[in-house]
Amino acid sequence: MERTLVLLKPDAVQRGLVGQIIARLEARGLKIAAMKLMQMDQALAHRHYEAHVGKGFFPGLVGFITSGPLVAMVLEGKDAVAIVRNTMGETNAAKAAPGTIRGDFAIDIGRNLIHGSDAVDSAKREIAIFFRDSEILSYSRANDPWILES
Ligand code: DAT
Ligand code: MG
Repeated sequence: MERTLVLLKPDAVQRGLVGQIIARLEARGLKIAAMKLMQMDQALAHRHYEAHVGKGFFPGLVGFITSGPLVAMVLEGKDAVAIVRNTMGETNAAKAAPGTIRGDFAIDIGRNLIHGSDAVDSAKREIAIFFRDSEILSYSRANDPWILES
């Protein structure tokens, strides 16, 4: 089953939105395969956001993402990467559709609450940055057949 990395960024923790955001992702049908509270340091931030090194917003992004605790998760499900992305809403929270996490809880691109991997390949790379294989659990839930037909 497909896996993706989700980060509930420091603004989500500070604003007390962690529970509500996780509730939406769980309610969608995604399964939590790994989860921890942690704080990113500069090195981890550079590694995670390597595609953005050198961009104008990069220093602000690193300052923000390292500024406090965040929740890192691996979510699993059919098409988990795309499902998380469309549940999050678009990057610029000011333009994110109502009904999405960013569209309901955020208004600023630099305070957009949540990260989700943008492709299966990047999900694999990002998951390996945050979790050891032994921290990622495979299990079935009693209601799985009520969420996915097969
Ligand atoms: P996403 O988080 O939707 O995958 P991204 O990978 O393009 O978006 O960018 C990573 C983060 O960097 C994004 O969540 C917020 C910040 N960011 C991106 N573009 C920005 C911009 N033009 N101004 C300020 N912050 C930006
Ligand atoms: Mg991205």
